[in-house]
Amino acid sequence: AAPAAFAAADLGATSGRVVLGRVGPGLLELTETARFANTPLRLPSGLHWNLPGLHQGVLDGLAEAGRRADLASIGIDSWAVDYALLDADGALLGLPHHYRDPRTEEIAPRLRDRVGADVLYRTTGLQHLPFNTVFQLAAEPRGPRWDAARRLLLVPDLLTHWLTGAEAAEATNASTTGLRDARTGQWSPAMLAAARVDARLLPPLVDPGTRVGTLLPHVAETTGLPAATPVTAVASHDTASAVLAVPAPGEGTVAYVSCGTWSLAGLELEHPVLTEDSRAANFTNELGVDGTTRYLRNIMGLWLLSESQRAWRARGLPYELGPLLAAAEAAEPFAHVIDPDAPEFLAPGDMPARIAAHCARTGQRVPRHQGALVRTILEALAWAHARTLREAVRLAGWAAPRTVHLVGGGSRNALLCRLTAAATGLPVVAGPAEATALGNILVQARAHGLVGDRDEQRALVAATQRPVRYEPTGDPEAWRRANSLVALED
Ligand code: LFR
Repeated sequence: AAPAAFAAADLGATSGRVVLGRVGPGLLELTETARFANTPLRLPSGLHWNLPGLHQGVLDGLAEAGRRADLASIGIDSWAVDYALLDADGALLGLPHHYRDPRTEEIAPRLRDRVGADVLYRTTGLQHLPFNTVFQLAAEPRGPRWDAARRLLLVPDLLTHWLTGAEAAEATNASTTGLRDARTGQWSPAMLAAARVDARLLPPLVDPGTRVGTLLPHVAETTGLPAATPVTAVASHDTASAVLAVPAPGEGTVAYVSCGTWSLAGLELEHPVLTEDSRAANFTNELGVDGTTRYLRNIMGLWLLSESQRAWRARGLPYELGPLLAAAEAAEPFAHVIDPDAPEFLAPGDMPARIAAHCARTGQRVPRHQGALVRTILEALAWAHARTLREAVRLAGWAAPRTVHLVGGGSRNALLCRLTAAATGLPVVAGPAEATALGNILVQARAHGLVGDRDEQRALVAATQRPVRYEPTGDPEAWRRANSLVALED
């Protein structure tokens, strides 16, 4: 088939981008047409996403993509879990909450205990995270706003709706809500009842690759794109897109860390693991393309670093990544040990102070300079990557992987890649950094017959992108020793 052009809008927790992807035989090439900050908004009602602003950024990027190429289709992906409510006229009922808003703190464990952690896990296959959609919905105040709600759309589905008018729930993202039955692949009446949600709020589920609509006349007019431009449901959960673009053709069970605001570390499996051990270890079974399972655990990720940078910047301290990483490189190894997944790190705030308090509380010295603090974060993430992958392999009953694929923005962080190789004792194949946007484009290209199955998609990534390989160095035992020094409160 002749090469074609696709646009991907990919929204991350700190920035959004639109890329133009050109795909053909041996061709997979991205050009960014827009990049915009995603700054959460603190309002009296809590922490929110500025979705109209993000929609504007998407429109600008699509317009630019359309000036450069004839688009065969458009696809949207974003972080998971969060949703908007619409009224009977399709109007937005308030800005969607941010998953870091603390309003679910009490209701999440209460609902889990009431329904039964085992029942929840057997039904949905999901790890317990306080912000799973099911808990956010249980926390929604029942009042006029709730009474007016006629539709619930997850973030990428809402942006797709604003482009096309169509209403659909893309399945990979729906699998993160805690409302989808992992066994039937349908919305779960039992989970909807548990969260007191009327099933009519939810649109029908669609699989990645489904053409959901074409542009509304006013969208065509604002962007200058033809109204007939199709919009495709991609693997709209960003992590599903990122894992699709791991350059691992023919590797069998793929071990990955999708590393950005979060580190999502785990395996791609053909079937979910729903054992009691797996539940107790809080591993999740999210849906991937072709019905695959993303068997993984969320690790707090580079959020710890970006929040530290934000705090330093506010105080007029150095906050640029380059010098901070150089200082971390020079800092003493294993000087401090933190549990990156401690609950106090979830909400926005003064991260350096919280990390210092965490060290003090666990009977350690407090990091005394920025380099020491950054090194502490990166070592904690590398060790969490190693420990999580090891556990995933054990719980899923697989042989140890031969390499770890580290994709996403974090793959540009050479120190983190090296530390991850050292902690796992495995080679780290780092990149592509834009795995999510690539996965988005690949689903569209497959739907248009330009590339074949998953293996072919990954072969195309491997042939066109240039991952960097980090060999393990040092003694992995040193990591075990350092990390057994303090008792982490898991
Ligand atoms: C990563 C991600 C994770 C999800 C978290 C919250 O961007 O999508 O997979 O657990 O954000 O939605």
